[in-house]
Amino acid sequence: MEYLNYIDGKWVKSASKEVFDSLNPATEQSIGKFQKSKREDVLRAISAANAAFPAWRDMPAPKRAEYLWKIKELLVKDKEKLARLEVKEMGKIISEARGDVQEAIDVFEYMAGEGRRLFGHTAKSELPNKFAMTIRNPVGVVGLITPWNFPIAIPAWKIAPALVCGNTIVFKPSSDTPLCAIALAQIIEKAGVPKGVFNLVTGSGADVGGEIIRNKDVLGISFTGSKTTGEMILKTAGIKKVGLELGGKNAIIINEDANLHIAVDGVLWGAFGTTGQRCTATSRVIVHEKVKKKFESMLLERVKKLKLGDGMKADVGPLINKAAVEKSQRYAQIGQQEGAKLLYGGEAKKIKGKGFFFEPTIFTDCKSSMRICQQEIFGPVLSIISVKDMEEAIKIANDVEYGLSSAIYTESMKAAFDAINKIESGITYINSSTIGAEVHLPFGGVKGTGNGTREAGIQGIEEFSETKTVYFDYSGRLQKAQGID
Ligand code: UN1
Repeated sequence: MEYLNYIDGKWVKSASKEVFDSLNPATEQSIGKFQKSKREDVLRAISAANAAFPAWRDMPAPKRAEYLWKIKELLVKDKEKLARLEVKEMGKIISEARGDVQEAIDVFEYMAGEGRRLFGHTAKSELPNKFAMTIRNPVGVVGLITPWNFPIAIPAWKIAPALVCGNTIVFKPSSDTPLCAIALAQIIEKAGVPKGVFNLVTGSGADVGGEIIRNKDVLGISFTGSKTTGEMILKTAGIKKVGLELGGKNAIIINEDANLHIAVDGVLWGAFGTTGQRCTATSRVIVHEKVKKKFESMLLERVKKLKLGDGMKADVGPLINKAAVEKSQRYAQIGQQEGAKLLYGGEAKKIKGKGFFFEPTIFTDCKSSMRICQQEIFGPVLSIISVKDMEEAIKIANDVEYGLSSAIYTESMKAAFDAINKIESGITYINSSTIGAEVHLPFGGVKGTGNGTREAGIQGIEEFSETKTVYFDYSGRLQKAQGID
């Protein structure tokens, strides 16, 4: 079946008339054909978003929020259907796919509440009979460019705050998961969001993303994806308002006093949940040397039981595509070449001759300088590094270019607070894994992970609003600030 772009409230073909396929990563079968859009299609979407902007901006925010609430209700209704679609198109296992849709439900619910807040603040003027305050205005037309690993939740993290703040949208989803994006767009359409407010254009990063980034009528960009693309966006977008959520090389620290049972649970979930394809995935374990052996044997016993296969019936699903398998394979080789010890896995797999599977893979006796401990693999490859104390652990946790998530397993309050205060990351978990952020708290990272923006939570609306400072002088004469007569 051929799927279309959604522009100005209509489902339309791209000007190029060309299409591309989206594959089920477990079976390698096509699940549909999608528009290979070009610059012309993006221009149409931007012009629709521009035309729709004034009315959407002028609509009272609580009224806009009603659309978000409606979208939330429709997501609840279609949760199972959408989750199954995610399994088919993205490959994640069904329980996690349900979680992905739930995250979208949560964020629409939370951001609908913002319709009755969108707080500014007031401050006292230094002059009499003068009032001062800030209000939030929308940015304008915003471009949303999203990855495939949370094909419904991540678009929702951006669409919900963008809409409630009064922006209009041009959305370019990943070409690996266009059908999930279309399913979300159908819900937005069904919720009655006015035409032109939300537009979806599928196609390549170069043609579709490139135009969104360059176009002078697009005033804000929100991007989740790789650091290389993020840097390119910053350079090209210039002085637009840009929000970036980039990579991670997240570590779990295990102290000598840790409860190893929950630590092993956390490592398995963080490293092999979503087949390691989360920016928040655990890709390093930094373990106290005194408990290393015990931890490794407990981990090995558990990892052997993980069943690889189609997301409807497995513990670990496929990787997103062939290139992802090749990447994990390459790092499995690099790890061995650099002298790390392969404890488990390391091989690509097929099931009934098909699928982009890769075994959960564990390296130990790693050094922080190894490429497997430095570079984002975005696959089920975990590196274990042992340390003599927590000071060294934190130093190694920080010895990477990224800073998204982190975790420590310990019973010591001092070790926990040292981790909270000293690990360079946007998120730190105590006695929990590096994944599983909740939507009412800010999400984002430091260093190479981003440019300072946070998504979700109260800070999630910063990215999609501009602060206006208002001075209201009711003195009836010219008053000059700074004491000027
Ligand atoms: C991502 O991988 O880009 O915290 C997002 C988590 C999820 C979101 C991950 N709630 O793991």
